[in-house]
Amino acid sequence: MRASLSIPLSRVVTIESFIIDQEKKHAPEATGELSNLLYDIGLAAKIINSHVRMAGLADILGSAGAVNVQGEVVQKLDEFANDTMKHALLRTGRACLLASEEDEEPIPIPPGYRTGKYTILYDPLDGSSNIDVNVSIGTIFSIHRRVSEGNGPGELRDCLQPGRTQVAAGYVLYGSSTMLVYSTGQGVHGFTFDPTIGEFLLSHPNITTPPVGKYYSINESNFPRWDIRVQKIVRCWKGTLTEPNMKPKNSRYIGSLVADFHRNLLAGGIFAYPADTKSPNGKLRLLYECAPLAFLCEQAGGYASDGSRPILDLEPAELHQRSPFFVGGRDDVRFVEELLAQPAVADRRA
Ligand code: AFP
Repeated sequence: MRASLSIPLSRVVTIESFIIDQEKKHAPEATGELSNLLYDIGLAAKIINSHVRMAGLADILGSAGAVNVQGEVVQKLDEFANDTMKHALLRTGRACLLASEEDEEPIPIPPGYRTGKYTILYDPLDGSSNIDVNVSIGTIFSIHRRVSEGNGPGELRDCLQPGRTQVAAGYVLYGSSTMLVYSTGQGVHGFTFDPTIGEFLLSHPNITTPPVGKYYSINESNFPRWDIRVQKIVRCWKGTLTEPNMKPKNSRYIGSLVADFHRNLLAGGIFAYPADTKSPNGKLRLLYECAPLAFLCEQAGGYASDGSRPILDLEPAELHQRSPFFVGGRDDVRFVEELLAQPAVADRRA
C-alpha cells in the first residue's frame, strides 16, 4: 500500500528530508553536495517517470532508428531519459564528468559552467526493449568522487574506478508504482513516488536481502551456450541435479535488469547473466549496471560476483566494459563461485 494511503501526509518522510537527516547523522561535516546531487537525480527521475507513464499514449514511443554504442536500437524514450539526466546534472557545478550507457565518450561539463567533485555514470533507461510492451524499465546510477586533482575538467580515470569506491548508487524502477532505491553506504532505502503530491516518500527503509533466496533469474534460452559448470548450477536451481548446499528455487525472469534485481532484493533470490559463447565477457555493463547494483546488494547484506571475484573489486579498463554478473543472496552467490571454481567436467548425473 502506498505510504500516503496509510500515513497522514503531514507525517510522511520525503526523500529530501531523509537525505538531509542521513547526512546530519552520518556526515555532519559534509558540504551537502552529494545530497544535492541525489535531489538532482530525484528530479530527473520524476521527469522521466512522467514520460514513461505517457509512453503508451504519446507519439514518443517507437524506435528512433539510431543504433547506440552497444549495437542496440535506440528508442525515443531512451534519448529523452538520457537528455533529461544530462540536463539535470551537467550545469549544477556538482559533477566534473558524466558517462552514459547511451554515449560512446564521457560527457564533459559545458564551457562556462563550474566543475564539481563527482562523476555520475548512468544507464538512463535500462530494459528499453520492454517499453513497447508495457513492461517495467529502470534508470541506474553510480556516483564516484573524482580522483584527478584540481577543479578542472574531469578525466576518463575519474570514471574508471572500481565499484568499491562508489559514494552512492541507486536505481529508479518504473513499475506498477515508481520507486527510487539508493544507498550512500549507510544501508539501502526505498522511496515510492506519490503522484498526487509529486514526491518520493520513504516506503522501504533499511532494505535487507536474505542470504538464500527463493528465486533464480536467468535467460535460460542461453543454456546451450553456457560453460558446463553454469549449466550444472542452473540444474541445481531447477532441482534436476542435487547438491548438498542448494535447495531448488522458483524461476522468475523479466529481462529488465532493474525489475529482476528489485524483486530479488526484496523477496530474495539470485540474478545471473553469465558469459556464454555469444557474449564471452557477459552482456551487462560493469560500470552502468553491475557495479551500482553490486553496491546496493552488498549494502543490503547480499553479494555480487563475476563468477570468481567480487564485482566491486573489478578495476575497469574501459567505459563500456562488460562483465559476467551474479548478484543476490550472499550464500547463493558463493555457491556459484564454489561451483565455478571446480574443473569443467561433465557431471555424470546430469
Ligand atoms: P535492453 O535495454 O536491450 O532491453 O536490455 C536489457 C538488459 O540490458 C537488462 O536490463 C536485462 O537484464 C538484459 O539486458 C536482458 O538480456 P536478455 O534479453 O539477453 O535476456
